Order: sequence, then C-alpha cells, then structure tokens
Amino acid sequence: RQVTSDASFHSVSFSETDHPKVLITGGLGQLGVGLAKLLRKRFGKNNVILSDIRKPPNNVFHSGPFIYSDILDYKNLREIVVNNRITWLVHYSALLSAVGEANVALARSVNITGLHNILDIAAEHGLRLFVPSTIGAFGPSSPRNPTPDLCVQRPRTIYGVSKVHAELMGEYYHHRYGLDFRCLRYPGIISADSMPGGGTTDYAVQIFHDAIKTGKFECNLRPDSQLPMMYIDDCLRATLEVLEAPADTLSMRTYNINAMSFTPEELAQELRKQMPELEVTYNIDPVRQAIADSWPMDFDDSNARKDWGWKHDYDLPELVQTMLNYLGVERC
Ligand code: AKB
Repeated sequence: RQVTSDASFHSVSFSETDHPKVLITGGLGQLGVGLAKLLRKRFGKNNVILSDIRKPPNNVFHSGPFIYSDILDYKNLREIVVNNRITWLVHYSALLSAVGEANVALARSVNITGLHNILDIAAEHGLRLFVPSTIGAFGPSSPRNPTPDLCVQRPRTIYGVSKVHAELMGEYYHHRYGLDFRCLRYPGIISADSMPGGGTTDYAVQIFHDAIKTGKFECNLRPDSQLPMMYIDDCLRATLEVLEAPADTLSMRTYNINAMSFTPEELAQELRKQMPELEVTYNIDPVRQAIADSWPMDFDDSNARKDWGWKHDYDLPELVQTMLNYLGVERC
C-alpha cells in the first residue's frame, strides 16, 4: 500500500492488486448508487457490486455490476460473498423511521434479522463491515443539544431500536470475534438525484423538488423542529474515509458525524434568498413530529474529527445553492 497523494482522503490507497472487493446491500436506496460511484472511481468499476431485491433502472444497471441479493436469505448472501471474493460489505438495507412505525414486523425482520445474517457472514469470511446508524438511535431521554457519542440511548422507534442493536452487536462481534466493524451515525441526508423513502428528515429533500416544480411546499414537521443534516457528498466521503481509516486511529467503532442543524423555517428562509416567492405551509404529521421531537437537535461529532479527521464541506447556504443548481440544471 502507498500513501495517497489525494489530499481529500486521510488514508491509504490500494494498488491494482490489493483493492477491496465491495458489496453494497440495499443499493437502490437514497445512498447506494452514489456510494458505488465514489467507490468505483477509487477501486475500479468491477470491484464494487451494488445489490438489492428490486430491479435496477437502466442507467444503474449499465454503470457497473448489479446483483440480486436478499439479506433475509443467508445462503444467497453467502454465495454472493464467496463467488465474488467480497472483502468489504456496506450494509445499506433498512426500513427508515416513519415507514418502520407503519410496518413494525417488516422493520424488525429487515433491520434486525437481516443484520444478524450480515454479521455472521462478515465474521465468517473476515470482511470489513460498514453499517450506518443514525441520529434516530437516540431518544427523548438522550441529551439533545448537543448529543455526544456516548450517552443514554432509549429510542422510541423500531428503526432506532434496531440501529442501537446494530451498533451494540457490531461492537460485540468486534471484541468477541475480531470483526472489523465500522459504523457512522448519519444525520438526515439531503440529495438531489436520489430520493429518501419513509424517513422523518425527508421533508428537507422534498422541499427542493416542490419549490422548483410548484413554488409551494407543505411541510409535515413544525417550523421550529431542529434536526442535524448533511449533504450527500459529505456523507459518502465520510463513509469512504472511515472505511479506509487505519484501525489504530479508531478509538471507537461507532461515531457521530455532522455538518449542520436547521429547522424547516430556517431552510425555507435560505431557499427564499433565491426564490422569494416560495410559499411554505405546515400540515403536521403526528408520527413524524413525535419522532423529530425525540431526536438530537445538534450532533457532537468531535470524536470523528479528532480520530480520523472528519470535516464537512457543505453548510446550509452551500447545500441550498448546490441543490438548486443541480435540480435547476436538470429541469432545463
Ligand atoms: C430518517 O429520517 O428516518 C432517516 C434518518 C435520520 O435516519 N433519514
């Protein structure tokens, strides 16, 4: 291995012979396609396999390897890992917070039983395993402003409970079996070319689409609901950075990461600097509001910054400008 000359990554690069072979589960969600693009640029197109139980759109299918994988089917998963000589696994399959409350049995199965399959296969085959956690792994009895890495975690959603379970199981497998488990607690992620599905922070993506299309937005959270948020490029870069971080820099295996915190009102105000005519109304969804009221308002990510050099690039004005540029250009 050689030290990379690319200053944007704080770690090592892989030569042609020792690059990782990566499998991404839940690859057709909000983050998988973007992560595959970033990892393929770094490790080569054929060394990153996207997987899902859904049929990929043509552009995804033609941009690199795609495979059917059901995380609830242990044998199918093991076959994929063995046949493709997988060395890193990024486990993105999960039901998010709001949709999880609407279907607790399915969320329990995908988020908890599915994770058990992933952990066992990763431990059995010596994989490096990344599982995202979330601000949703905290609850009303956690300190909310800011929320540190280590504090009370008593979430009130099946999503949050399953993510605390994932954090603890991954760390247990790390200590018990030496599994190379790495986990970041993501804030709400904002992206232009992929949509989130069934989350509490989804409003912060939808507002851009509705603002551009109709000049109006109906928000399902109260105007003063402050939540931690991040632009997708920062999230994907953080994921690659923690995956590449030398093990001796990681004093923990689960880190908070953050970029900014804002309320729907503050986001609308920033948007109005470019679209003064934007009309925002509020029609509160009680399920999502109760979830938002129990989550961190600000996220303390000082350990990630200290240990492996985490640093966000996008603050609120840059995020809004980037989203508008991206969606504006797409519209033409
Ligand atoms: C959700 O809102 O459920 C997710 C998350 C913050 O984990 N976006």
